[in-house]
Amino acid sequence: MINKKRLYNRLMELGEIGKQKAGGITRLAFTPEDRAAKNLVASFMKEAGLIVREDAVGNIIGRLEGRNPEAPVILTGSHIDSVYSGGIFDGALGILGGIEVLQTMQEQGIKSEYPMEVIAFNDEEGARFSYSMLGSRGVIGSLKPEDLELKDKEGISIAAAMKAQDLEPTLIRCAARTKGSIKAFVELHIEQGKVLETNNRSVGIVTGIVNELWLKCTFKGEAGHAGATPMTMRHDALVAAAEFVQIVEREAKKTGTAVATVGKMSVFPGGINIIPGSVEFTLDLRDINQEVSDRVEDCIFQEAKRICRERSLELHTEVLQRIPPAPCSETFQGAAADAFKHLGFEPFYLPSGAGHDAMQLVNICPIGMIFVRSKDGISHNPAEWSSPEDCADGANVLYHTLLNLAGL
Ligand code: HGY
Ligand code: MN
Ligand code: MN
Repeated sequence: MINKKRLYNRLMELGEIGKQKAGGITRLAFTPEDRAAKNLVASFMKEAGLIVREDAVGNIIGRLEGRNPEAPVILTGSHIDSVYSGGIFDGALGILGGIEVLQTMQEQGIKSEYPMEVIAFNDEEGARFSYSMLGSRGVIGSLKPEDLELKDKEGISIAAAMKAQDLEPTLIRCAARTKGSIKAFVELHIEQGKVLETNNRSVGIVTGIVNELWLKCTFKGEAGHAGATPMTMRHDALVAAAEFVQIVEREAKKTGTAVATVGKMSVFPGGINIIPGSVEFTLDLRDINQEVSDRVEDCIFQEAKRICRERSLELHTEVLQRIPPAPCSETFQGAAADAFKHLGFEPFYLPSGAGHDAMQLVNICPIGMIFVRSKDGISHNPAEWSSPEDCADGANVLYHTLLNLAGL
């Protein structure tokens, strides 16, 4: 069994980095808080007796050699960054649970045929640059130099932010792993929803991860005088956006499974006595079934065309990312189910509504995810919380799942 106290103490210690006065943590990619968190995680990896390195895109990796150093790696881990005012378990549990598993293997004198690695992925959330899973895209080799030109709200590019952490943007390809070099990637993560709690379960086996479509949209109308312009002569971009947001909610709700969120919106020029000339906003659309997501997307943008016709406006749309759904492998699900039974848990299966680095890794290796119960299903919120017992259940399931995958 893993060391429950050590795991939870490390979670609490890591959770201090990036703490905000108003509550929660903000630990954005390539910031001093991000670097401090990476240094702490590297120290835990060293305590666990792992060989520690930072790759070319800023992921921190701890490695436990196996009997055959040429064998493909069994990889676990999650992301080190957070959203603005986020919780301390999102990402952290997967990294620290992975370190705990490898440290326990060391302490039990268990040696696998396969090298085992735990990774702290860089910038999964995409909170700073609105482009997510930077570290895991680097590991699968899909990161392109032009991606690094994306800028944050201060106008700092990803490339410049990398350089500030002594990372060389032109070397990102060095982080890429080849297909076949990883036997499986298994991520321990909080559920961030209420399914486990509603079913009175501490842990669950993830069957697959929803798709993730992120768009930046701009309604372009005409700024005008709020007093002198009759209501019938306006091209008000904010009213158009408001009508569109209602349609987004209506069409997602209709499916019963899709979820859609307009999370950011800016109004220009943004004066109390100026009719909004343009409105820029983001759309996050997801479903476990790609066809359903595509249908919602088609429908809402048909409606957007009608809005533009009726109000003489334009709509410009930029795709920030379009990631397909990711299935968890049958081999993983079987190994996890055996781990559940070994621990006296009845296997419980659920999909992931949240996106994860595993969605990238699925392009080069089989993936799996193990969920831990989130109190009240809350996440991306300072109130995000999982109990020491549930975190230990998750890490123990991860431990036995990885041993099963390693044939031990
Ligand atoms: O957006 C997500 O689903 C994840 O938390 N990055
Ligand atoms: Mn998150
Ligand atoms: Mn996460």
